Amino acid sequence: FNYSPAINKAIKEIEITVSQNDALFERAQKTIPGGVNSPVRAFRQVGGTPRFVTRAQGPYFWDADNKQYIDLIMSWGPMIVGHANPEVVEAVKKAAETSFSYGAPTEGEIELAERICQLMPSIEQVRMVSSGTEATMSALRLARGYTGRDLIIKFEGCYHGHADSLLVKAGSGLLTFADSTQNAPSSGGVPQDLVKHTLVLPYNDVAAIEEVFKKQGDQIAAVILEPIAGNMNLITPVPGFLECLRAQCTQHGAVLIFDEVMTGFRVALGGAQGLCGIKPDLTTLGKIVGGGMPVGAFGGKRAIMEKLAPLGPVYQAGTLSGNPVAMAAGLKTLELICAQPDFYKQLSDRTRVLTEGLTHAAHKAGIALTTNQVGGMFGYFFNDEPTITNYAEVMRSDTTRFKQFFHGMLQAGVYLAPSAFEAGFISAAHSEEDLANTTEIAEKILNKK
Ligand code: KE4
Repeated sequence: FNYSPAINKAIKEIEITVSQNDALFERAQKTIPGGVNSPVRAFRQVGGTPRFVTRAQGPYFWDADNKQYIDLIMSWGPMIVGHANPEVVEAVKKAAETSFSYGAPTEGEIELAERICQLMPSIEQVRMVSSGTEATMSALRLARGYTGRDLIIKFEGCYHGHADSLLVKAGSGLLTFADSTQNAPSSGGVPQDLVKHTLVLPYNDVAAIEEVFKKQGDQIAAVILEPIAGNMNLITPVPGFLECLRAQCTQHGAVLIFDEVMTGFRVALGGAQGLCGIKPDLTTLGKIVGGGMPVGAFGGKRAIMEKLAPLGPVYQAGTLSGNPVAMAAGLKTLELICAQPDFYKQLSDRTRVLTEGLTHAAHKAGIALTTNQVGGMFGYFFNDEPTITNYAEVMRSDTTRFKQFFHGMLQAGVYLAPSAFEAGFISAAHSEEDLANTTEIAEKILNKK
C-alpha cells in the first residue's frame, strides 16, 4: 500500500516485525506433522518456536530472521568438521556431477568400508545403510538370525532409533522377560507381541545384567547399548559395566552390539570401543560416518556378517545404501579428521573448556550443575547429584531451570539441545573464542535472578 510519506513512515514504525520463524512454523504445521521431520526439533519440551535454519558455516547457523547462533548441536553430531566445510562441500559437488545414485556398486563404498575397518578393528566387514535406525534395526535382525534366539536386552535411557523392537520402555528395575506385562512400548503402534522379546535394564547396573544372564542367558540373542550414553543427556559407563557385558555375552553366546551411531568418531578416532578397549561383536554407526549426508552402517565379526544376504539367510537391503554422494561426504570428513593427529585432543580440550566454564558459572550463581564431557560431546544437568549414572538420576534434574537456561542462551544466540535428555556437540570449527563467549553468556543468564 502506498499512502502519504507521513503515513508510510508511521506504518513502518508500528509495523510489528513478524518473526519469519513463527511464520514458517505456522506454515510447516499445515503439511508436516508437528511442523517438523523429527520430533525433538519441535521445541515441545522447552516451548517456543523452532529456529528455521537458512544457512550455516563453521560453528554458526543463521535462522529465518537472519539471527546468528553458535551451534552446539551440529545436526546432533555429524558436522564435526564444521558446517559447510569447503573440502567436504567440494567432494560432494564432485560426486554429484556424475549423478547421485546408481543402485550399483561403486569404489567409494569400498573406500569407506576399508576406512571404517581400519579405524575400528572389531569391524571385519561392514554394510552401509541410510540412517542410524536402519543400522540398529539390521544389526538386531542379524544377531537374531545368527543366534537363532529372539530375546534382546537394551538399557533404559538409551535410544537406538525408532525400529519397533527398540521403542520399548520397561517398568523400573530388573524385568523378568517372561512377565511381559511389565514391559510397555514407549510408542504407539508397537505390538505387545513384539515387546515381550525386548528386556530393558537400568544402565550401569551390573547386578541386573548378571541376574538376567543367570536366568535366561541361553535365550538372549543380543545386548545393544550406547557404550557412552548420549540420549539421556550424557552418561558414562561405570567401571565394570562394559566389561561385565562383554564377559556375559561371550559366556552365553549372545551378540554384544555397541551402538556407536553417536559416539563413533565423536569421542575418539576409534569410538567408545577405542577408549574402553572392549571389542563388541557388532557395531552400529551413523552421523559422522556420513558427514551430514544420510548414512548409517553396521559391521563386526565376519562370521556374523556373512549371515547377511546375498551370502546368508538374513535379509537386509536399501535403494540408497552406499549412495555415492553420501559416501563422498563421509569419506572426506573422516579423511580431514585422520589428517590431523591431535584432532580429538584439541576437540576434547575445547569441549572441556566449555563444560568447566558452565560449571564455574553455575556455581558462582549458587546453582547446582553437573557436567559430563567425552571427546567432542558434553552433557549438563541442573542436578545436585555429584555423579549421575542412570536414567532415574537424570530424571531428578531440574527441567524448569533447564528451560529457563535454554531460552536465555537461545535469545543470546547460543543454540543448545531443546531437550534436557540430549547431549551437546562441538566441532573443529568452534574456536576458543566461541566457547569463551558461550560461557560468558551462560554466566550472565545464570546470574539473572
Ligand atoms: P537416526 O535414525 O536418527 O540416524 O539414528 C538413530 C540413532 C541411533 N543410535 C543412537 C545412539 C542415536 O543417538 C540415534 C539418533 N540420535 C538422535 C539424537 N539423540 C537423533 C536426533 C533426532 O531424533 O532427531
